[in-house]
Amino acid sequence: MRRIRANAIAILTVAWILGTFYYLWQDNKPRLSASSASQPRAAGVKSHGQKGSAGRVEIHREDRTIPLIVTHAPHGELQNQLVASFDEKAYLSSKQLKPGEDAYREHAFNLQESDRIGSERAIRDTRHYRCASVNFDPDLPPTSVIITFHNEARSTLLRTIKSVLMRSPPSLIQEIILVDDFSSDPEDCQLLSQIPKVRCLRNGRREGLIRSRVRGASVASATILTFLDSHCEVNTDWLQPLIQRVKEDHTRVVSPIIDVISLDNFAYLAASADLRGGFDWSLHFKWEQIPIEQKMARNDPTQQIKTPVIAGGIFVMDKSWFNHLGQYDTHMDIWGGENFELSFRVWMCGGSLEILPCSRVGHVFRKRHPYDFPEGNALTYIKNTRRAAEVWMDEYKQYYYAARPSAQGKAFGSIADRVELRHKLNCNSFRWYLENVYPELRIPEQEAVYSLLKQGDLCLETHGMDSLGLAECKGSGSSRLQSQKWMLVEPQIRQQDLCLAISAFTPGSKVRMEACNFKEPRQKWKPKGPALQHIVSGLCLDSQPPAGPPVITQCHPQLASQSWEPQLIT
Ligand code: UD2
Ligand code: MN
Repeated sequence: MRRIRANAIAILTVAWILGTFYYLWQDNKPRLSASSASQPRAAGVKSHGQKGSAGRVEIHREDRTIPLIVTHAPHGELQNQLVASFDEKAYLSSKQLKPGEDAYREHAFNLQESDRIGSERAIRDTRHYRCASVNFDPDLPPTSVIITFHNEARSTLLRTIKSVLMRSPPSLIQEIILVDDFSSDPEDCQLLSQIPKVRCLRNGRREGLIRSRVRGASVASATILTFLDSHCEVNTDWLQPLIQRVKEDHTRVVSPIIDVISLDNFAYLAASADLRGGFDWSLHFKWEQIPIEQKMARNDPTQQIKTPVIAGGIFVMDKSWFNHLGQYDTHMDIWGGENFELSFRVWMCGGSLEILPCSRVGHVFRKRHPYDFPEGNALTYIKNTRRAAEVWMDEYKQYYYAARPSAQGKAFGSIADRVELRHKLNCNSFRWYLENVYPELRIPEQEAVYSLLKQGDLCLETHGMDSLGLAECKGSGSSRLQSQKWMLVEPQIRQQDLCLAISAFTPGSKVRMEACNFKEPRQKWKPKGPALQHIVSGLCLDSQPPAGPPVITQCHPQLASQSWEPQLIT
C-alpha cells in the first residue's frame, strides 16, 4: 500500500515537472524568435507600431515570473557555449600585468585597469532616449564583423568580441573574423578561434591594418561588412540602425557615434551627438561641429548626420559595394590615410557617408601608437596621405603640399591602378566634393588676394618664365591683366603655378619665374615695409637695372627701385 502511494507521488511529481517545462516552452517559443529578430530590445519604452510577435514582447515584459529566461534566452545560450568552449580565465591570466611593470608601456593605455574590469561589464546606454523607440525591419541581413589587430591587449580584444556577441541580436552576427596582423604571440589567434562564431586569420608578415582588412573582407560570408578596432565596446542595439540604413540603400557607408573609453580608468563616456568628421589641408582628421544651419534643421535627434569623412575604424558597408568601389588602396601601409581615401572615393563615386546617432560604440582613443612602423610613423603617414591626395584631390592637392611641405619628394609608389579605378568608376571631381559635400572647408586660394605690384606708375609683369620686368599698368578690364596679376600667399609670390624665384643667393642675382615648389627656399619672400625681402638671402627685390629683369640687392626699403606697392584687383 505504501509502495503504491510512493509510486503515485513519484508519477505525479514527474508529470508536474514535465507539465511545467511544457508550459515554459510554449510560453517562450514566440518570445525567443521575437528577441532574436531585430526589434529594439531596450526595456521600458513602448514601441510604436510594432506588430505580430512584438506584441508578446510587451506582455512578457509585464510577466515577472520568468524574467531572466524571457529577456536573455538567446544570449544565455551563447553564454553557455562560450563558457564550454573557451577558457577565458586561462586566456586572460597568462598575459596579465606583472607587479612593478608599467601599465601603459605596451599598449599606451592602462592595462591594469583593463584587466581588472573583466571581459563583460554593464555600460551606460548613451543614446538619446528616443532611439529606444525606433523600429527596424524584422528581416535585417546578418553581417560579418572584421577586427584586425596587431599586439592588442588580451583583455581589450576579448571585451570587443564579447560585447559584439552579447549586445547584438545573434541572428545579425554571421561571424566575427579576426585578422591577426603578425602579432608576436600567435596563440591569441588560435585561442580566440574557440569562441563561437569567431574565426581568426593570421598574416605571415606585418601588413598593416589596410591590407589586413581587405584580407578579412575577402573571406567574409555575409553580404554586409562591419569593421571594428580591436579595443572597442559596442553599446545597446548598436548594430540594427547601421544595418537598416545600408539595407535601405547599399551605397551608404555608415558609422556609429564613437564614444570614449578612458585610456586611464576605462570609464565609458558619451561622445557629443553634434559632431561629424572633417579635416584640414594637411589631411589631419578632426571632429567638428555640424554646420549651424544643419543643426537648426535637425528636429529629430535619431536622424543620420552626413559626414564629409569618417574616422575610419568603425563602419558598416555593403560587401558588394565595398568590392565595386575598389576595397582599399592596398599600397597603403600600416596605419593612416585610408579613411580619407575611402571617404573621398565613396562620396565622389556615387555613395554617401553618415553617422547614425542611435548607434554607439566605445573606443579607447590613445595618445601614441603602441606599435612600431617599419618605415617610420611620419614617412608612412605621408606615403598614405600622398597617395590619397594624388589620386583623388585633383588640382587641390597643391594645398595638401602647401600644408605638408615635407611630403614633397617622398616616395609613394605607383598610383596607376587607383587612377584607373577612379576613371573606370566615372567618379566626380574633388571640386564637386568640395562644393557638394564639404563646402565648409576653407580653400586657401579663395582667400588669397590678387594684386598688382606697383612701382610708381609701372607694374611688375611677366612674359613666360624668364622675361620679367616693369611695364605700364593695365586696367582691370584689360585682357593683358593676367601677366600683372599676382597672388601673394606667403611665402610665395605666384602667378598660377609659377612663382617668383631668385637664381642665386648673392646680390645682383636675377629674379625669374619657375614652377612653384613649397619647399624651395629660392621662392620664399616676405614684406619688409614697402619692399619684398627674399627670406633666406635677406636681399630685396630691386627693379635695377630698369631695362633688364629685376634682381636682388641689399635691402633699402626707402629706395624707389625696391618699393612694391600692392594694389588690390577687384
Ligand atoms: C583611427 C581609426 C583606425 C584607422 C586609423 C587610420 C577609429 C576608432 N580608429 O585610428 O581604425 O582608421 O584611424 O588609419 O576610427 N592595426 C593592425 N596592424 C597595424 C596597425 C594597426 O592590424 O599594423 C590594428 C590595430 O590593432 C587596431 C586597428 O588596426 O585594431 C586601428 O589601429 P589604432 O587603434 O592604432 O588606430 P586609431 O584608433 O588610432
Ligand atoms: Mn583604435
